[in-house]
Amino acid sequence: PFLENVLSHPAFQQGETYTRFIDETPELFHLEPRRDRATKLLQYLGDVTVNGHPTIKKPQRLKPTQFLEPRLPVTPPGPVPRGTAQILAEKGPRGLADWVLAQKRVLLTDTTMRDAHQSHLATRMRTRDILRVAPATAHLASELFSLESWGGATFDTAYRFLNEDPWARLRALKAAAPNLLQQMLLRGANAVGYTSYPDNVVEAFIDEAAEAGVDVFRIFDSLNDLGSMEVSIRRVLTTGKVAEVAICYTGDVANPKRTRYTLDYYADLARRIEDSGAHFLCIKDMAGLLRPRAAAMLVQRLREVTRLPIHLHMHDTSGNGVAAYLEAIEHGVHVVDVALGSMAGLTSQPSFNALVSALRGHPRETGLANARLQPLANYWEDVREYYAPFESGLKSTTSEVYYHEIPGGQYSNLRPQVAEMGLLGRWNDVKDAFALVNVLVGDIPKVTPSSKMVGDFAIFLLKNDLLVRATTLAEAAALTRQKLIEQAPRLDFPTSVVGYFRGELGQPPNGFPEDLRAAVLKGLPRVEGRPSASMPPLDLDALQRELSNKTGHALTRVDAISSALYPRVMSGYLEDLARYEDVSILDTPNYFYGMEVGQEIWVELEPGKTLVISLSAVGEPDEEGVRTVYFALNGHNRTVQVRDRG
Ligand code: BTN
Ligand code: 3PY
Ligand code: ZN
Repeated sequence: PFLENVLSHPAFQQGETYTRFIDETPELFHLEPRRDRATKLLQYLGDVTVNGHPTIKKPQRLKPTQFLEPRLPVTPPGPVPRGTAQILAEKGPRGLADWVLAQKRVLLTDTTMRDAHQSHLATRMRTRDILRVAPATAHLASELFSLESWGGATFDTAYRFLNEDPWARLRALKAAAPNLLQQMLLRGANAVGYTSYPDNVVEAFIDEAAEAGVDVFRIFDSLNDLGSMEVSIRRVLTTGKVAEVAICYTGDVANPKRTRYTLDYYADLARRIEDSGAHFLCIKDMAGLLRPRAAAMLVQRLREVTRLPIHLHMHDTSGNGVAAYLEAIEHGVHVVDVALGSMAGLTSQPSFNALVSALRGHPRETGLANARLQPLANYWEDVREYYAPFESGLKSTTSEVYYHEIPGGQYSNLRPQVAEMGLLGRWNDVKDAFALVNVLVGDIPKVTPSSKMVGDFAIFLLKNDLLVRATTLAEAAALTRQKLIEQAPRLDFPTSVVGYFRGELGQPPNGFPEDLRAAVLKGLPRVEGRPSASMPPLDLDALQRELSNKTGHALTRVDAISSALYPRVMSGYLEDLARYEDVSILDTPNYFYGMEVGQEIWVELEPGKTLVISLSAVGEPDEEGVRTVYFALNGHNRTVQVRDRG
């Protein structure tokens, strides 16, 4: 209900800025008085038992008792083996890069804890499920280059959908796997958000992330605008952590007809990235467009123009991921991104286990063994069952991705978004529209947030019947552009599209199509140059004080930073926290699906303090629609009142 209040609040709908939103909506911050922790937990369990989790529709709801206990790998005895985190600590970031350059084997990053669940499960993996397997991962996969475990969409979804603090996840994971580099995905001036922020917010975010446990910052800009990444790069350099700067890959360097994104384009970017002070260069292929032959060409060329270690990130939507990796490995790529088998493939990363097998006996074999990785994959296979309602529904690989270029992390969101609007019957049209919009807006790299704009624009074209068909994509785009320009005066373009044309995401590599830009903007002012340059610094200390006053709790600097990034999401999180306290201690089946009558669960509130909770009965709704839910808490009967919203 709080989220609904916020979402329907006129200030929210008009996209008010953060501070005004807080000042003018004090009603959202009248938190319930503190009640004891166990009662609040029962309230949560009662709510979710009666009404389900707010993000899961009724037909998708599962039974909390239907799951097998996940096969938790045995953590080998003895101390945690040395890993790359020790190398960074001893040699510093440049020394780490030199160490990587000197390895003959190809190194691997495991993305299971970040991109894999972002791409398969709408980013819903809970901290509890990640942490349970972290000690075993630290032992069984100690030869990894890094764990990609934070950033991207995991940050806002933790607050927004999971009642979790992402900072707590990071700290706990760092402690549980202290030998492995923790890697995050940072969207440059967009931090972990979908828009540009003031420089001081991005800088404070980086400082706190480094402090809380991020070792490798993979920095990208959705339009490959290095100018927009420079503030982030410089700041990461001051933390002593690793600055890995990404080129977002689009187009096809192996196709001579595609003249915009050529080997020369990428080589020039790579040189400038090296000059910016980066420690590593990343090829970020967010849609999985890098075909095997192109991978060979690109890696070879980049190794000629830069001394930096090269880290390749791909999605396996086409099914060609391992083939592309093998080509890249033959041509000297230093690190590649994989996900454990049960979380790999399709819109996620190529399979860790498959790649390890493919390289058995190869001069650059990985040093990791499938006998040790399989228990990790088994664990994720079991845990994945909890998240079935969030599966993307894509059943097979599709080489159509080379045509529509939808990024893996977006594909799994776009389909449900389209289904939600009742447009799933037109899914093919959505893909066509996505490809066409890319041409319309100037053929750009499509990755958060530029990909969201293209998706919004594509859906807008369909809903308003503006998509014109023709025999070629170029012709269809030209006709659609003409129609759009004619009809623009009566059209209400999506906010993200207007923002893009205003210049809020920065400057696209090939400039804006100025005729369409003028038609969309209808005289709105344009942002010239780097979007954050025109933003005054945000007073984070004042924000921290203000939030603490409003909630009556001593909030921290990281809370203030999160609030600066996502004012409304953060206030929803804090409101829920006041109502339920920390529900991240619940097992995932109970967190999402509540309890069944007769079920007994054990919940550890803190070390040594365990609650035994059983659900005795759920009463019928009274005239107000309120049900009484009957529990036993450590043997004593307790009831909570829950409004049935069904
Ligand atoms: C082989 O050794 O058989 C294949 C050549 C691989 C060379 C690797 S690539 C990573 C590392 N960095 C270098 O510059 N050389 C090695
Ligand atoms: C993100 O920004 O979250 C991405 O995964 C982009 O690929
Ligand atoms: Zn990705």
